[in-house]
Amino acid sequence: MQFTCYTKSTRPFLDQRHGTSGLRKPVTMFQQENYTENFIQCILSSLDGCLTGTTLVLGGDGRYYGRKVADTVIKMCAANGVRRVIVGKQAIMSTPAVSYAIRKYGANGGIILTASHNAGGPLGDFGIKFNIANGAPAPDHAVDKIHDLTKNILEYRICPELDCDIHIVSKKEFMVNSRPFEVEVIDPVEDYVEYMKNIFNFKSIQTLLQRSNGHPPMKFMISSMLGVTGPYVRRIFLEELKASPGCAIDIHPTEDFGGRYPDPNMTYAIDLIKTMKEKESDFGAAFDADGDRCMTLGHKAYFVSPSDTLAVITANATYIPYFKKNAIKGVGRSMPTSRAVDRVCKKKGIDLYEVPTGWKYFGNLMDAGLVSLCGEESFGTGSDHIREKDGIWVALAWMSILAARKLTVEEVLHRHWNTYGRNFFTRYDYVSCDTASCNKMMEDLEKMCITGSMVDEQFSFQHNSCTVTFTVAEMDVYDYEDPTNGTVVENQGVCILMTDDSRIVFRLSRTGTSNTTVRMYIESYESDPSMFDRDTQDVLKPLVEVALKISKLREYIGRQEPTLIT
Ligand code: VG1
Ligand code: CO
Repeated sequence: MQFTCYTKSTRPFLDQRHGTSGLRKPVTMFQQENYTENFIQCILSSLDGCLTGTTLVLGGDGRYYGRKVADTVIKMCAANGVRRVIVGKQAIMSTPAVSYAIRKYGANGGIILTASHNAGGPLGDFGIKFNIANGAPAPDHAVDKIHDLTKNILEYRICPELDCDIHIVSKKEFMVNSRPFEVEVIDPVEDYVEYMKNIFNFKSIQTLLQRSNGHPPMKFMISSMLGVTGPYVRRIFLEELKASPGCAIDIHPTEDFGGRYPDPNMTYAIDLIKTMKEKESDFGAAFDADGDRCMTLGHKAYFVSPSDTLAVITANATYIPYFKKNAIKGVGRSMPTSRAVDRVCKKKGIDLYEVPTGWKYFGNLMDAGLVSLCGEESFGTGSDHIREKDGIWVALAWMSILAARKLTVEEVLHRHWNTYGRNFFTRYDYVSCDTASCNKMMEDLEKMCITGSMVDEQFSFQHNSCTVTFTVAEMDVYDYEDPTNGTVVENQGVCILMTDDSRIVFRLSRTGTSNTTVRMYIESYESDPSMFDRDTQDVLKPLVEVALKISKLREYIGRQEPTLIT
């Protein structure tokens, strides 16, 4: 059947700029006439204007409005001359699986319908992520190009009559303006699972989950938080690794994530934490909506800092078959991520790269063979097996280490700290604050960096009946130069370094959809083993006070307490 394309006129929306990862807005914004179409057209137009012969991958986290937009994407790809769209059944495919599919099928890029950890549902957020041909999130130059196009768009192309059923795995051929156009609906899990089997030793993980010879199986509990990883968890952990169905909760992708934030942390993953405590589980994992983040927990929901996860995986990489075959070339971490991994790299002679927040900065480094393992403090960790952070991969990496070393999560961490010392780390989020006040606070912090007015300044507090004193050693605005191409990104946060190597970082979030969110990152180092089990919040309390004093955050934004502590 022949389909006709139409060119429709539109007017630009001036707010269509990618944030840290993709464009995120309330669903109601995306529902405005032409809003979604404009952005999709600009993504397609950014692909050098020549789409003939191109293949695009389409996935999503199953959130509200995703099916509708998937349909629009297909209709617009057809009208724009794309040759083939590979789409996950029901428009479901996790962010890491899309990254893998782009690479496996040699696609020219991928579109992921997700606002990741943001809330879903009709009153929640929707989002569109765009990944380029290497499978990585669009880098700044691609994002800028799309943004420029959104400011000038006057028309878009669509093939409105082309209805394509994406509910079953199938291959469909259409003729559009006398050109062939194909939609291949794939099982979103299949390829990814096969790949994971190559990366990890499933047999050894299975042994961990079903130990015999007097060893009880490791009790674990996984939550997909009603996001996209449900089908992946079912297939990998329940079918392949033969864990009992009771080990997985919230594995049915739901459009509004049950009204909760699909954000794996100690506040929002409460069901997992509660169940792990009740069942005295030894290992736990929770994933965000689009499956690129993983929170890892030990016995009875013992919290593992994601910064430690990166350090532990780096130190234990040889227990993972993938790294046995491909030795670690280097490690990357986002700037606010704790420097626990730096200590591992230093000891092992591995190069360490620091990049701004956002996975897009790791892609180039991986392509250039500079890094093979990367992580962010926000629960994202991954390797060069793809070009995205990968939640399921993190859970399997941890399980591989536990299986090989025959230790518990807590034992692995303690042995790690005994070797390298412990970096205590916390993040305070002040969500949806007045934008002008946040900007003013950041401007003042930046001024302090330029003038150096805070250097040598001392702050003393009484803490647990001792006096603790901090002295400011350095204060800098973080700018980054990509070592592969010299591209510079400025103003990526303010770092305050103390003479004892403690560190405070301030930056503004770029994934929120209302007002402004301030993130305050606090880190200190401890080498005395008798102190390793202290409570993180108690350890970092004085440093938090220093951060609040220097920034005058309470005065500027009028919040006495953070919205969320991680
Ligand atoms: C946050 C995290 C960042 C992460 C980004 C996307 O960004 O801090 O580390 O890469 O979300 O994650 P921001 O600008 O709000 O701090 V995902 O899983 O939402 O794609
Ligand atoms: Co995510």
